[in-house]
Amino acid sequence: MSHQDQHPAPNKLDVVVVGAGFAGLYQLHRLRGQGFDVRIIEAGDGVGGTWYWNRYPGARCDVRSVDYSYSFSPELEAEWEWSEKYAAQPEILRYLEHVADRFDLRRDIDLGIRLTAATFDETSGRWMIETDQGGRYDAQFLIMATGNLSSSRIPDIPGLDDFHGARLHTAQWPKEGIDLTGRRVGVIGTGSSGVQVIPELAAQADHVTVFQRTPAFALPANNRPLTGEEKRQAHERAEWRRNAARNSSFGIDLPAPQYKALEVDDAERRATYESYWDDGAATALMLSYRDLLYDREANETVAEFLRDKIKTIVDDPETARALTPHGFPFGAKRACVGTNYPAIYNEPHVDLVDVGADPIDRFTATGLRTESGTEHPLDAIVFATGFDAMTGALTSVDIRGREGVLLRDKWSVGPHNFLGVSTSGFPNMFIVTGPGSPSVLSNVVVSIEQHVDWITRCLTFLRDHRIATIDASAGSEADWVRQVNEAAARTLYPEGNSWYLGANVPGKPRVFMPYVRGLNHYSRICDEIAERGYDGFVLAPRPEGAASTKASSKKPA
Ligand code: NA7
Repeated sequence: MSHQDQHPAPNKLDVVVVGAGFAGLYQLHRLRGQGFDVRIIEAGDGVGGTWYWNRYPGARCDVRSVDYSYSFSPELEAEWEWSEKYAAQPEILRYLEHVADRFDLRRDIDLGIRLTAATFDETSGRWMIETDQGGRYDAQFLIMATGNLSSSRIPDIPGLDDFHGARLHTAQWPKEGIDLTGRRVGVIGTGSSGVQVIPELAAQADHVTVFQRTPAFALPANNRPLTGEEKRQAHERAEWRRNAARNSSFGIDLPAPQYKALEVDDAERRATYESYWDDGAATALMLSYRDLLYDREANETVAEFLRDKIKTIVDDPETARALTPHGFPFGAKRACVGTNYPAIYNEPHVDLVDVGADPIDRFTATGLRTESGTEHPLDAIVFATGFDAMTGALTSVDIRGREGVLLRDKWSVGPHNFLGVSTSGFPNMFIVTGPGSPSVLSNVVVSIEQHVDWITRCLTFLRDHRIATIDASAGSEADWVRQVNEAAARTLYPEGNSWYLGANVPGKPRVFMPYVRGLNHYSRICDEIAERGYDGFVLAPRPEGAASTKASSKKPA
């Protein structure tokens, strides 16, 4: 083998997009439409991102299917029909596969390739991208469409290697599935994934032991097939609904709350909460009164309503007490939406272990032991323990910006960013729905479309104006971080030990990461910045006589 064979020339492109989920697929489609040479690299063996990986039984979106889908193509909208109110993972994955085929995206996607390093080269103004398969890419722009909940976490519990049983994580569920019939299954974690998977595991397993550290606020999904009339309306009203979603704070067409919770009487409040409970609509419940996310006393009214529900559902008072969330406001940790939860604890073969009171000590060969010395025999353990959210996918690879600075080091004090789409010192790199943007506090598909459209407009502007590099200025970044923090501090969000805050990862800086002032407000800021010629960014022109990149010479097809 020649030296050249060992180091084949990098694939030279205008743009490399990392990730083939909702964000990456749409980004490829948009940039291709503008004549850029783009490739996606994707670690999975298929497209779908979150919906490729999270195949655990019961995995389902908690945003209505007709809203949790792309709006950019009326044709796509017209031809796709959702079967249920909340779509399950296989249906969402089929949808994304359909999108990849329908827009002929697959020919520009490299599957089964994981990004390992990306280095900005100051001289060329380009990114050198390395992968675990040895292939390299050389691109003017790097777009991280890596998702907010993609870097899954298994907590560091002593003795895990001693455990002889099967180990599973909800976000790395085997493609071929796993039959847990007749087995004793342990589940660690009662967030959204735990709440969804526990009843499904209980339907198969001989025994289920749930290890709960913090009880979650959970609503019943009351999922059901969409009626013919609902499907017809979804199509007929699509354009109106999509516009309303784009102009809303959460990316969902919801009525704006008129009153504060404490301004109405108990009966009226209760009726409101009951209607959202019956509808399984956690976000709508959180937004039902103007002050629920701002005033602790107002929030207590909805928190107490949800706590009472547990008492009516769970037979054993001790279990009901252990399942009751306290000490943090409703909404400060993401509310869960499930089916048959917490009713599943009425089944004799489902046990709850309160590891908040009796913490996990270690795994043994045959199960899990808590600090009181109690042994829980298990044949399999399911980690529903979540993610290194919002930053994990970005800090777990070696991304080096100007002067060789590692993003991981820059962000060791918190994810400093400008608009959640860029970070100073990492020119020509964009993050789709990154920390500092509304992202996870919105219907993320709407946020993705907003970011992708903005990035596409920006790259087109740079090409048309012969700009070689764009970088957030240090001043605009500092100002944005201040705004994001101040906005969060006015709400109750920081009062929960949530993944929004990085609180679930030991040692992670505690910074409230999403932008809380709403998608509509945020989009206006982004648009104004673009209209002012990317105010807050430093733009460097291409030196005269420098070779044109493909991006700079091509025009839309
Ligand atoms: P989450 O919401 O982060 O939930 C993880 C759960 O795992 C949560 O109950 C944690 O308890 C628990 N956990 C994590 N580490 C431990 C240890 N060491 N011991 C015991 N329990 C632990 O992740 P999900 O996958 O459920 O959902 C993530 C998002 O995906 C969700 O919000 C939706 O947006 C979709 P804790 O609360 O930290 O005490």
